[in-house]
Amino acid sequence: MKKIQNYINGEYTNATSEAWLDNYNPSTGTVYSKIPKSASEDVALAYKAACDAFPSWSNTTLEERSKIMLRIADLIEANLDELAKAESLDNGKPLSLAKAVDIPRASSNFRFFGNAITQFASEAHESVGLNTMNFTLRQPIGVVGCISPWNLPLYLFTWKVAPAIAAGNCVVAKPSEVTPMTAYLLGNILTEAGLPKGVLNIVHGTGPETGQAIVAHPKIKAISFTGGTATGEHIARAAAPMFKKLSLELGGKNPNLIFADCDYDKMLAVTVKSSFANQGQICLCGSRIYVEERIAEKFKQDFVAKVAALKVGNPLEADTNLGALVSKPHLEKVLNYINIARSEGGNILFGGEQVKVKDHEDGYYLQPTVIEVANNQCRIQQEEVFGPVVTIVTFEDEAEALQMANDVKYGLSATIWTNDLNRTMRLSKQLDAGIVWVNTWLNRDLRTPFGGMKDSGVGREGGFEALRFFTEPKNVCISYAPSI
Ligand code: TXE
Repeated sequence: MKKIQNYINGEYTNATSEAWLDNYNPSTGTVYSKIPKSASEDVALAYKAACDAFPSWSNTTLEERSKIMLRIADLIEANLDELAKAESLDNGKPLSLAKAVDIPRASSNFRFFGNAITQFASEAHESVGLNTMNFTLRQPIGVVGCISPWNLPLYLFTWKVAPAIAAGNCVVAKPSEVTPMTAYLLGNILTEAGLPKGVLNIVHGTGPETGQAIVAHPKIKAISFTGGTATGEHIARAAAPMFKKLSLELGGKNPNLIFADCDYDKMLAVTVKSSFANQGQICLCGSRIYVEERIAEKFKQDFVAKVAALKVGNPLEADTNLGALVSKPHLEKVLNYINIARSEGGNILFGGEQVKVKDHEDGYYLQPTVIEVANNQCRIQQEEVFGPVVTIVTFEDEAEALQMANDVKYGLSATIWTNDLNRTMRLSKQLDAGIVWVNTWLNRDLRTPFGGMKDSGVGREGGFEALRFFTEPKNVCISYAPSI
């Protein structure tokens, strides 16, 4: 059986303990590879390699760093087919999605930050009349930790490690133990691209063991994490006494506000995607639909008809719209939420049941599920499900829509469908969300800030925000004699 290995100091190695975890193919429900069960001694080895590499890497010219990162981007692109297939098998997502989105974006992450670092500048402040000049050095932090989740495995892993190394840091990184395969395959690409040994070290294992060891390591001074809100809270508690810099991208329960004056057909097509792309396992999915009463009946009918036409099936088949959920425990969690919704009086307009896919009977498949809900306070409206489940609630006017949209603990993203410019501005300013999309969804320019408010996280990634996170600003103040 295939054995995934750690990538430390440019070499593939087993965990020191030689212990292994099972890795499942969610589309068949079978174990298909083994993952090293790394512990604190493996994190210590990765830290040492990173620490040794830091003096040289942080002094490597921007041009050279950029060149290596662009080579990594090219190699990801050149290996698109292999990586996309690996991602699909590991995660359960449709191969078509991995090919169109996940792997191209992983390549773009390296290309974007490889270019961005050459344009990254710092400020200078002349204190006129005081004869002092201030300038800000933006120095790499040293060794940083990156911990990523399973929903967009290589996409989010590279979203963190690319800015970290672009800024001159060395990295100890851990992909999710649920989807470790593409981060493992990246090791070969890093070597081929000529990334110096120790700059990026990839350690596999569970969150509570390997992830915790990264967070607890006293010399790893910054942690960039994407994952569940409860894990983020745990990491924040562990990191706070050591004053670590933290970037936390956590859960969402994003509202999708549909007004009667919107471009209906475009809204309908995009709302199907924003509800069910990647089996609803994207922190940005619009899991709470609020629709204006005037068009609610028509919308429900049209939406359910479109959802009913989606094909749940083998992720490798070209016409599959929804593949498998990522794991058995996750499938059970989502099914449990559907039952909670039922018991709370939710009206299932479509779905709600597991799907048996031919020749893949043990895979973790679930129908896309649409639930009409009367009460904004019930659990299905308030808690992150992170699966192919969307709720519909109607509203009378803008004020009511805004009130319900903001009435959750999360604040990651929001979508507004309207052709009223004044409403667009009013709502954009008042919605509790780090990202607002108007008449679109998941449209990303990598220069823009990305992150959430409230329990959706702390800090922003993307563009220069990420480079600022991964650098320490140091002000230098020089006093000079104005005359000789
Ligand atoms: O994520 P975890 P889980 C949400 C979603 C999902 C829930 C739980 O609602 O159902 O979170 O998912 C590592 N110290 N999101 O349990 O555990 C872990 O190994 C350090 C939203 O799978 O947060 C993995 O690498 N690290 C999210 C990463 O954290 C720890 C995407 C994320 O796993 C750790 C995924 C610890 N103590 C889930 N415990 C999004 N915002 O996109 C775990 N990890």
